[in-house]
Amino acid sequence: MTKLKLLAAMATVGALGAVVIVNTGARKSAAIDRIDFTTIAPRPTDVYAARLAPASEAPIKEFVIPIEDDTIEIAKGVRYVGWTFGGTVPGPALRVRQDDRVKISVVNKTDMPHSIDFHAARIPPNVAYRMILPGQTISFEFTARDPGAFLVHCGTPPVTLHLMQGMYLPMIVDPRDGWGTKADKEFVLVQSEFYTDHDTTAKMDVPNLAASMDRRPTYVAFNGRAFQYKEAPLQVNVGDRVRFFVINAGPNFASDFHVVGTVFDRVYPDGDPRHALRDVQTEVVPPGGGAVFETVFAADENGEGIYPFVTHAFADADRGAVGMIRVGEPKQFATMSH
Ligand SMILES: [Cu+2]
Repeated sequence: MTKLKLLAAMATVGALGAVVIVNTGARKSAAIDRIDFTTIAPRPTDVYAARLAPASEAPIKEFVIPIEDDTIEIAKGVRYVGWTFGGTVPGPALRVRQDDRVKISVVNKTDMPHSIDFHAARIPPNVAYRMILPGQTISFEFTARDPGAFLVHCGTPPVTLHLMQGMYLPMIVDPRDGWGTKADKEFVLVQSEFYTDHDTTAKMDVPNLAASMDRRPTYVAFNGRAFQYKEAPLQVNVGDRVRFFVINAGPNFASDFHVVGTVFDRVYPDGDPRHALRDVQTEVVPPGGGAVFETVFAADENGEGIYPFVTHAFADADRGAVGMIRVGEPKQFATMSH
Protein backbone atom coordinates (compact mmCIF):
# COMPACT_ATOMS: atom_id res chain seq x y z
CA MET A 1 0.00 0.00 0.00
CA THR A 2 1.37 3.40 -0.90
CA LYS A 3 1.65 5.97 1.84
CA LEU A 4 -1.09 8.02 0.17
CA LYS A 5 -3.49 5.08 0.08
CA LEU A 6 -2.68 4.23 3.66
CA LEU A 7 -3.49 7.79 4.66
CA ALA A 8 -6.74 7.63 2.68
CA ALA A 9 -7.66 4.34 4.37
CA MET A 10 -6.85 5.82 7.76
CA ALA A 11 -8.97 8.84 6.93
CA THR A 12 -12.00 6.69 6.11
CA VAL A 13 -11.56 4.62 9.27
CA GLY A 14 -11.01 7.88 11.12
CA ALA A 15 -14.27 9.27 9.76
CA LEU A 16 -16.03 6.11 10.85
CA GLY A 17 -14.35 6.46 14.24
CA ALA A 18 -15.68 9.98 14.57
CA VAL A 19 -19.21 8.62 14.20
CA VAL A 20 -18.47 6.09 16.93
CA ILE A 21 -17.31 8.78 19.31
CA VAL A 22 -20.51 10.71 18.71
CA ASN A 23 -22.68 7.63 19.03
CA THR A 24 -21.15 5.93 22.02
CA GLY A 25 -19.53 8.84 23.80
CA ALA A 26 -21.30 12.17 24.12
CA ARG A 27 -24.68 10.66 23.22
CA LYS A 28 -24.26 7.45 25.20
CA SER A 29 -27.38 8.05 27.24
CA ALA A 30 -29.45 9.36 24.31
CA ALA A 31 -32.49 7.24 23.57
CA ILE A 32 -32.37 7.98 19.87
CA ASP A 33 -29.36 7.71 17.61
CA ARG A 34 -30.12 9.52 14.34
CA ILE A 35 -27.91 9.22 11.27
CA ASP A 36 -28.86 11.32 8.28
CA PHE A 37 -27.04 10.03 5.20
CA THR A 38 -28.27 12.96 3.11
CA THR A 39 -25.57 15.06 4.81
CA ILE A 40 -22.73 12.77 3.73
CA ALA A 41 -21.15 13.37 0.33
CA PRO A 42 -18.75 10.54 -0.55
CA ARG A 43 -16.39 10.81 -3.52
CA PRO A 44 -16.86 8.21 -6.26
CA THR A 45 -13.20 7.19 -6.26
CA ASP A 46 -13.01 6.56 -2.50
CA VAL A 47 -12.34 2.99 -1.41
CA TYR A 48 -15.49 1.73 0.33
CA ALA A 49 -14.69 1.69 4.06
CA ALA A 50 -15.05 -2.00 4.93
CA ARG A 51 -14.04 -1.55 8.56
CA LEU A 52 -17.09 -1.53 10.84
CA ALA A 53 -17.59 0.51 13.98
CA PRO A 54 -19.64 -0.85 16.89
CA ALA A 55 -23.34 -0.07 17.16
CA SER A 56 -24.33 2.68 19.57
CA GLU A 57 -26.15 1.88 22.79
CA ALA A 58 -29.23 3.92 21.93
CA PRO A 59 -32.30 1.62 21.88
CA ILE A 60 -33.85 3.58 19.03
CA LYS A 61 -31.90 3.98 15.80
CA GLU A 62 -33.13 6.32 13.11
CA PHE A 63 -31.69 6.32 9.59
CA VAL A 64 -32.45 8.85 6.89
CA ILE A 65 -31.44 7.40 3.51
CA PRO A 66 -31.52 9.34 0.24
CA ILE A 67 -31.96 7.62 -3.13
CA GLU A 68 -29.73 9.36 -5.68
CA ASP A 69 -28.17 8.84 -9.09
CA ASP A 70 -24.41 9.11 -8.64
CA THR A 71 -21.31 8.53 -10.72
CA ILE A 72 -19.43 5.68 -9.11
CA GLU A 73 -16.32 3.72 -10.05
CA ILE A 74 -17.04 -0.01 -10.52
CA ALA A 75 -13.46 -0.98 -11.44
CA LYS A 76 -10.26 1.05 -11.57
CA GLY A 77 -10.93 3.99 -13.90
CA VAL A 78 -14.36 2.65 -14.96
CA ARG A 79 -17.05 5.23 -14.29
CA TYR A 80 -20.72 4.27 -14.15
CA VAL A 81 -23.93 6.06 -13.23
CA GLY A 82 -25.26 4.02 -10.35
CA TRP A 83 -28.63 4.23 -8.61
CA THR A 84 -27.63 4.53 -4.98
CA PHE A 85 -28.80 4.52 -1.41
CA GLY A 86 -26.74 7.29 0.16
CA GLY A 87 -24.35 8.05 -2.70
CA THR A 88 -22.24 4.88 -2.65
CA VAL A 89 -22.52 1.29 -3.86
CA PRO A 90 -23.18 -0.47 -1.60
CA GLY A 91 -24.99 2.14 0.46
CA PRO A 92 -23.75 2.81 3.98
CA ALA A 93 -23.70 -0.06 6.49
CA LEU A 94 -26.46 0.16 9.10
CA ARG A 95 -25.65 -1.39 12.45
CA VAL A 96 -28.11 -1.96 15.26
CA ARG A 97 -28.53 -4.32 18.18
CA GLN A 98 -31.15 -7.03 18.55
CA ASP A 99 -34.34 -5.56 20.12
CA ASP A 100 -33.52 -2.04 18.92
CA ARG A 101 -36.37 -0.07 17.41
CA VAL A 102 -35.33 0.89 13.87
CA LYS A 103 -36.87 3.96 12.25
CA ILE A 104 -36.36 4.41 8.54
CA SER A 105 -36.97 7.40 6.29
CA VAL A 106 -36.12 7.09 2.61
CA VAL A 107 -36.10 10.16 0.37
CA ASN A 108 -36.35 9.56 -3.38
CA LYS A 109 -34.29 12.34 -4.97
CA THR A 110 -34.39 10.80 -8.45
CA ASP A 111 -36.92 11.00 -11.30
CA MET A 112 -37.78 7.29 -11.17
CA PRO A 113 -39.84 5.19 -8.71
CA HIS A 114 -37.85 3.08 -6.26
CA SER A 115 -38.49 1.23 -2.99
CA ILE A 116 -36.61 -0.31 -0.08
CA ASP A 117 -36.81 -3.85 1.32
CA PHE A 118 -35.25 -4.73 4.69
CA HIS A 119 -34.53 -8.44 5.03
CA ALA A 120 -34.10 -7.85 8.79
CA ALA A 121 -37.70 -6.69 9.23
CA ARG A 122 -40.92 -8.55 9.88
CA ILE A 123 -43.35 -6.11 8.34
CA PRO A 124 -46.10 -6.10 5.67
CA PRO A 125 -44.26 -5.38 2.40
CA ASN A 126 -47.30 -3.77 0.78
CA VAL A 127 -47.02 -1.06 3.45
CA ALA A 128 -43.30 -0.63 4.09
CA TYR A 129 -41.85 -1.63 0.75
CA ARG A 130 -44.30 0.21 -1.49
CA MET A 131 -43.22 2.37 -4.40
CA ILE A 132 -41.56 5.66 -3.49
CA LEU A 133 -42.36 8.11 -6.27
CA PRO A 134 -39.91 10.83 -7.35
CA GLY A 135 -39.71 13.49 -4.66
CA GLN A 136 -41.55 11.38 -2.09
CA THR A 137 -40.34 10.26 1.33
CA ILE A 138 -41.42 7.00 2.95
CA SER A 139 -41.13 6.32 6.70
CA PHE A 140 -41.70 3.15 8.68
CA GLU A 141 -40.27 1.40 11.70
CA PHE A 142 -39.68 -2.11 12.99
CA THR A 143 -38.01 -3.94 15.85
CA ALA A 144 -34.79 -5.78 14.98
CA ARG A 145 -35.98 -9.15 16.35
CA ASP A 146 -33.45 -11.36 14.57
CA PRO A 147 -29.66 -11.15 14.81
CA GLY A 148 -27.78 -11.39 11.55
CA ALA A 149 -26.08 -9.99 8.49
CA PHE A 150 -28.89 -8.76 6.28
CA LEU A 151 -29.42 -7.37 2.82
CA VAL A 152 -31.37 -4.17 2.27
CA HIS A 153 -32.31 -3.50 -1.36
CA CYS A 154 -34.63 -1.83 -3.81
CA GLY A 155 -37.49 -4.13 -4.78
CA THR A 156 -38.90 -2.19 -7.70
CA PRO A 157 -39.33 -4.24 -10.91
CA PRO A 158 -37.34 -5.26 -12.75
CA VAL A 159 -35.48 -6.02 -9.51
CA THR A 160 -32.57 -7.42 -11.52
CA LEU A 161 -32.02 -3.97 -13.01
CA HIS A 162 -32.32 -2.06 -9.72
CA LEU A 163 -29.85 -4.45 -8.09
CA MET A 164 -27.28 -4.38 -10.91
CA GLN A 165 -27.56 -0.58 -10.77
CA GLY A 166 -26.34 -0.64 -7.16
CA MET A 167 -29.43 -0.35 -4.98
CA TYR A 168 -28.40 -2.29 -1.88
CA LEU A 169 -26.72 -1.88 1.47
CA PRO A 170 -25.71 -4.12 4.38
CA MET A 171 -27.46 -4.18 7.75
CA ILE A 172 -25.92 -5.81 10.82
CA VAL A 173 -28.05 -6.78 13.81
CA ASP A 174 -25.80 -7.66 16.76
CA PRO A 175 -27.16 -10.51 18.94
CA ARG A 176 -28.43 -9.30 22.31
CA ASP A 177 -25.86 -11.50 24.08
CA GLY A 178 -23.05 -10.61 21.69
CA TRP A 179 -21.19 -12.80 19.21
CA GLY A 180 -19.58 -15.09 21.79
CA THR A 181 -16.07 -13.91 20.97
CA LYS A 182 -14.25 -10.62 21.07
CA ALA A 183 -13.23 -9.54 17.59
CA ASP A 184 -10.25 -7.24 17.20
CA LYS A 185 -11.39 -6.10 13.76
CA GLU A 186 -14.73 -6.28 11.98
CA PHE A 187 -15.28 -5.83 8.26
CA VAL A 188 -18.34 -5.81 6.04
CA LEU A 189 -18.11 -7.21 2.50
CA VAL A 190 -21.04 -7.05 0.09
CA GLN A 191 -20.64 -9.13 -3.06
CA SER A 192 -22.50 -8.13 -6.21
CA GLU A 193 -22.32 -8.17 -9.99
CA PHE A 194 -22.24 -5.42 -12.61
CA TYR A 195 -23.48 -5.99 -16.17
CA THR A 196 -22.20 -3.36 -18.56
CA ASP A 197 -21.23 -2.25 -22.03
CA HIS A 198 -18.57 0.35 -22.64
CA ASP A 199 -19.74 3.64 -24.17
CA THR A 200 -16.62 4.88 -25.95
CA THR A 201 -18.10 8.35 -26.59
CA ALA A 202 -19.07 9.01 -22.97
CA LYS A 203 -16.00 7.06 -21.75
CA MET A 204 -18.22 5.32 -19.23
CA ASP A 205 -19.76 1.91 -18.75
CA VAL A 206 -23.52 1.68 -19.23
CA PRO A 207 -26.00 -0.98 -18.06
CA ASN A 208 -26.70 -4.10 -20.11
CA LEU A 209 -29.90 -5.68 -18.75
CA ALA A 210 -29.81 -8.51 -21.30
CA ALA A 211 -26.41 -9.58 -19.94
CA SER A 212 -27.91 -9.78 -16.46
CA MET A 213 -30.81 -11.90 -17.69
CA ASP A 214 -28.20 -14.16 -19.35
CA ARG A 215 -26.06 -14.16 -16.16
CA ARG A 216 -22.95 -12.84 -17.94
CA PRO A 217 -21.42 -10.26 -15.59
CA THR A 218 -18.71 -7.82 -16.60
CA TYR A 219 -17.52 -7.38 -13.02
CA VAL A 220 -18.11 -9.18 -9.76
CA ALA A 221 -17.10 -7.05 -6.81
CA PHE A 222 -16.76 -6.80 -3.07
CA ASN A 223 -18.20 -3.47 -1.88
CA GLY A 224 -18.99 -2.14 -5.31
CA ARG A 225 -15.64 -2.03 -7.11
CA ALA A 226 -13.76 -4.90 -8.72
CA PHE A 227 -10.36 -5.63 -7.13
CA GLN A 228 -10.41 -2.55 -4.82
CA TYR A 229 -9.01 -4.42 -1.81
CA LYS A 230 -6.23 -5.86 -3.91
CA GLU A 231 -4.98 -2.30 -4.21
CA ALA A 232 -5.99 -1.23 -0.71
CA PRO A 233 -5.83 -4.38 1.46
CA LEU A 234 -7.77 -4.80 4.67
CA GLN A 235 -5.21 -4.27 7.43
CA VAL A 236 -5.16 -6.37 10.60
CA ASN A 237 -2.54 -7.18 13.23
CA VAL A 238 -0.85 -10.49 13.95
CA GLY A 239 -2.96 -12.25 16.59
CA ASP A 240 -6.19 -10.51 15.65
CA ARG A 241 -9.52 -12.29 15.69
CA VAL A 242 -11.26 -10.95 12.60
CA ARG A 243 -15.01 -11.04 11.99
CA PHE A 244 -16.34 -10.64 8.46
CA PHE A 245 -19.95 -9.84 7.72
CA VAL A 246 -20.45 -11.11 4.18
CA ILE A 247 -23.67 -10.15 2.43
CA ASN A 248 -24.61 -11.05 -1.11
CA ALA A 249 -26.63 -8.57 -3.16
CA GLY A 250 -26.35 -10.67 -6.33
CA PRO A 251 -28.50 -10.21 -8.29
CA ASN A 252 -27.67 -13.64 -9.69
CA PHE A 253 -24.60 -15.39 -8.28
CA ALA A 254 -23.81 -17.03 -4.94
CA SER A 255 -20.66 -16.07 -3.07
CA ASP A 256 -18.49 -19.05 -2.11
CA PHE A 257 -16.58 -17.14 0.52
CA HIS A 258 -13.09 -18.33 1.33
CA VAL A 259 -9.88 -16.86 2.74
CA VAL A 260 -6.72 -18.39 1.28
CA GLY A 261 -4.32 -19.50 4.01
CA THR A 262 -6.72 -19.94 6.89
CA VAL A 263 -9.79 -21.85 8.10
CA PHE A 264 -12.79 -20.14 9.65
CA ASP A 265 -13.09 -21.37 13.21
CA ARG A 266 -16.69 -20.12 13.26
CA VAL A 267 -19.23 -19.44 10.54
CA TYR A 268 -22.76 -18.28 11.34
CA PRO A 269 -25.02 -18.76 8.30
CA ASP A 270 -27.50 -15.86 8.17
CA GLY A 271 -25.31 -14.20 10.80
CA ASP A 272 -27.14 -15.95 13.64
CA PRO A 273 -24.83 -17.49 16.29
CA ARG A 274 -27.42 -20.23 16.87
CA HIS A 275 -26.51 -21.49 13.38
CA ALA A 276 -22.85 -21.89 14.29
CA LEU A 277 -20.59 -24.08 12.16
CA ARG A 278 -17.03 -24.91 13.24
CA ASP A 279 -13.82 -25.16 11.21
CA VAL A 280 -15.08 -24.29 7.75
CA GLN A 281 -13.01 -23.81 4.57
CA THR A 282 -15.66 -22.25 2.30
CA GLU A 283 -19.29 -21.33 2.93
CA VAL A 284 -21.94 -20.26 0.46
CA VAL A 285 -23.70 -16.95 0.87
CA PRO A 286 -26.69 -16.96 -1.49
CA PRO A 287 -28.02 -13.89 -3.30
CA GLY A 288 -30.23 -12.19 -0.73
CA GLY A 289 -28.35 -13.80 2.16
CA GLY A 290 -25.59 -13.02 4.63
CA ALA A 291 -23.24 -14.83 6.99
CA VAL A 292 -20.64 -14.10 9.64
CA PHE A 293 -17.14 -15.57 9.29
CA GLU A 294 -14.47 -15.54 12.01
CA THR A 295 -10.83 -16.46 11.95
CA VAL A 296 -7.74 -15.73 14.02
CA PHE A 297 -4.43 -14.74 12.43
CA ALA A 298 -2.40 -16.38 15.19
CA ALA A 299 1.33 -15.60 15.41
CA ASP A 300 2.42 -19.25 15.53
CA GLU A 301 0.18 -20.37 12.62
CA ASN A 302 -1.24 -18.09 9.95
CA GLY A 303 0.48 -14.96 11.22
CA GLU A 304 2.17 -12.17 9.29
CA GLY A 305 1.40 -12.36 5.60
CA ILE A 306 -0.96 -11.51 2.80
CA TYR A 307 -4.18 -13.55 2.65
CA PRO A 308 -6.49 -13.28 -0.37
CA PHE A 309 -10.23 -13.44 0.23
CA VAL A 310 -12.30 -14.65 -2.70
CA THR A 311 -15.46 -16.17 -3.92
CA HIS A 312 -14.11 -19.61 -4.75
CA ALA A 313 -16.19 -19.60 -7.94
CA PHE A 314 -13.06 -18.44 -9.74
CA ALA A 315 -14.66 -17.04 -12.88
CA ASP A 316 -16.24 -14.51 -10.50
CA ALA A 317 -13.01 -13.94 -8.56
CA ASP A 318 -11.26 -13.29 -11.88
CA ARG A 319 -13.94 -10.69 -12.67
CA GLY A 320 -13.08 -8.79 -9.50
CA ALA A 321 -14.40 -10.61 -6.43
CA VAL A 322 -11.00 -10.92 -4.79
CA GLY A 323 -9.22 -8.81 -2.20
CA MET A 324 -6.33 -9.00 0.24
CA ILE A 325 -6.00 -9.09 3.98
CA ARG A 326 -2.64 -7.75 5.12
CA VAL A 327 -1.66 -9.24 8.45
CA GLY A 328 1.10 -7.31 10.18
CA GLU A 329 3.81 -5.75 7.99
CA PRO A 330 4.75 -8.50 5.52
CA LYS A 331 6.97 -8.18 2.48
CA GLN A 332 4.88 -8.42 -0.70
CA PHE A 333 5.80 -11.26 -3.01
CA ALA A 334 5.04 -10.45 -6.62
CA THR A 335 4.77 -14.12 -7.51
CA MET A 336 1.86 -14.88 -5.14
CA SER A 337 -0.55 -17.08 -7.04
CA HIS A 338 -3.91 -15.50 -6.12
CU1 LIG B 1 -34.80 1.08 -7.35
